[in-house]
Amino acid sequence: MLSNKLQSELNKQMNNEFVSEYEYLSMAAYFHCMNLDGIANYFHVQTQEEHFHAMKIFHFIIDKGGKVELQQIAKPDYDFASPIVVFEKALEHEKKVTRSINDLMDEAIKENDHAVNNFLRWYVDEQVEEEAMASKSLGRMQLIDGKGEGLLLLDQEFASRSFIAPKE
Ligand code: OFO
Repeated sequence: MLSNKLQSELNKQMNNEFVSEYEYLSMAAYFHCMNLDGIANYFHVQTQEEHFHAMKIFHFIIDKGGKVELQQIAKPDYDFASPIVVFEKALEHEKKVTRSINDLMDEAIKENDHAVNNFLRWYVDEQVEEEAMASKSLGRMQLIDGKGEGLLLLDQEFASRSFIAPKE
């Protein structure tokens, strides 16, 4: 059984992942409006990843005999100042998610809950990748100053990104 505290924190983390999905969807829309469908695709793939992250927690709570409690999702940003700002926000967001995973892991360790601890290790590793990807993409966007032909090249490159469901 999950403690009340861990159940509530896992539900919060599931919500964080759905929030991520929604925020990235809004970023995808921003790039579609700029006719940069390749960069929009980058964010669509990100939304699929976040949905996967959320549903993995959903099923874990159920498997542990806990109660899934869906929460509200706030309206995401949509009026971004520039393409660079979008990627800055994406990196900022991933750093925030990493902090919340770490807090959740601290609680699992404190409660000596090995199952939750083990489950969360996947997320600890995943966040290293998520931050690296966000940071690299931001760096490349900054290199081209978020405009011009460089932006079109990045658009072409990001068009080929696809979602590969991670191993459970
Ligand atoms: Fe779920 O990793 Fe991004 O937010």
